[in-house]
Amino acid sequence: MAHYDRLMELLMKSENIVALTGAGISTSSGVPDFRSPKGIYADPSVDGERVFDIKVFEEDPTVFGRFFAKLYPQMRDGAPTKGHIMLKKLEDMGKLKSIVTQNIDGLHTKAGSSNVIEVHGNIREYVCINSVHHRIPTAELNQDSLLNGETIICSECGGFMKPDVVFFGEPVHNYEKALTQVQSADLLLVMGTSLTVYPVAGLPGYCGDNAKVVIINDSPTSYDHDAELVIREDIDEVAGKLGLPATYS
Ligand code: CNA
Repeated sequence: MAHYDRLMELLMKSENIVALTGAGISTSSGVPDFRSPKGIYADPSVDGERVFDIKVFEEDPTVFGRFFAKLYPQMRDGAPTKGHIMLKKLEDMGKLKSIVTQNIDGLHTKAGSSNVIEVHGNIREYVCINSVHHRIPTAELNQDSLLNGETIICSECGGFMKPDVVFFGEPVHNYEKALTQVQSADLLLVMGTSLTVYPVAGLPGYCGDNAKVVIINDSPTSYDHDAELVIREDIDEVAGKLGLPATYS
């Protein structure tokens, strides 16, 4: 259990923790990740690269619509996991300053975390491919249409609409803000990401000289060799075993 003691020691010593999270922090809520054995890429009926390709979407939005019909209710109805709650507690303790997340499911916000930088966007709104100003809250759309994989048409210009998430071929959101947070951190807590999708995968490399990087992920990541501590375990188990000061409820 030495690594739990070390993790707790690092958390307690640090005053400017930034979390960098990925799909693995949400899997226990029922939302699959990309690259685990049970992830989206393992489903032979899904061409993971194509469904999130902006060019494919522009040519045939039904490819994404059919795929998202299954993922959408999992994300919409998912509850925050122990991992999300652990980060909210660290924020309440004044230790965690922000979360940079690749996730689009909105679960950090559902958990109550306040400074969440969603670099790949989120599913809370749909946006038109013709104009970023043509947008509508996802909750206001016909839910049956979404669950049936129907294409959402913009009421302002007739263009195709998609959730406000970053597809392959599109620029990430708020990258500069995310980079500034990472550079200012004294501890970067990387959780549930394979660190394969750039530019986010490169962020740990921008930590300051005295900053520590901790990785909690159940399989190897591209930054393990340079991290101060690697805990290759289930995030919920780590969050559960860790516990946090008893003054927290
Ligand atoms: P990924 O490449 O699928 O990596 C996830 C990592 O988490 C893998 O290394 C897994 O081994 C690990 N993992 C899975 N479950 C657990 C667990 N319970 N405990 C510990 N480790 C676990 O996903 P990344 O986030 O690295 O890739 C970035 C993509 C995934 C972004 O573009 C996201 O938008 C996209 N994505 C997001 C969601 C979501 O919002 N929940 C779901 C699926 C994909």
